[in-house]
Amino acid sequence: MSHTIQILVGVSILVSTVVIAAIFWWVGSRTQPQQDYKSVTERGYRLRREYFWGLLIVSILLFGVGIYSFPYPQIVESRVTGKPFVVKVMSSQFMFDMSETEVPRGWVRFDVMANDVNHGFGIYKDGWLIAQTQAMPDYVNRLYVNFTEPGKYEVWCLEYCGLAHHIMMTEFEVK
Ligand SMILES: [Cu+2]
Repeated sequence: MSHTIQILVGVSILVSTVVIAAIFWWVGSRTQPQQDYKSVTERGYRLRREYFWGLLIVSILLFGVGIYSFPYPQIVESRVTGKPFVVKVMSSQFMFDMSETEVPRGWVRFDVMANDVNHGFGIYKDGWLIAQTQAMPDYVNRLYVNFTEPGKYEVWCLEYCGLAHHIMMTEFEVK
């Protein structure tokens, strides 16, 4: 699986390199004798203005539509149906202590905390990251996940937290 992704990444880099080289060649091949400065700047400034306003409008529209998909707890909370199953997670160098190791399907709320330094709390299913939040001292970060697929899930620390960071993991099961 990871092999396929690496080949895909390699091919995309190769293709984009060729495309960028072609654009450079195209621009280079179209060079002309020097023109009157004013005729160039007028067109350039107009394009820049149109580009700015176009980009601004597109960004505002995308933000307005996209904000409802942002993973902020206040936004996700409004979509949660029923009472979520709550799991308390304490992170410390270099382990996770979870109040539950089996959770039901449906909405689960992880209350993620840390008692020493910053850690990451990343949930993986079959090697794919499906949700993540930070684990921070003195804060409780709520992470809502709607589990539809039963099976084993892995949790890995996603924030470098010390020498044994790379082995900081735990598992839980969705029933
Ligand atoms: Cu870590």
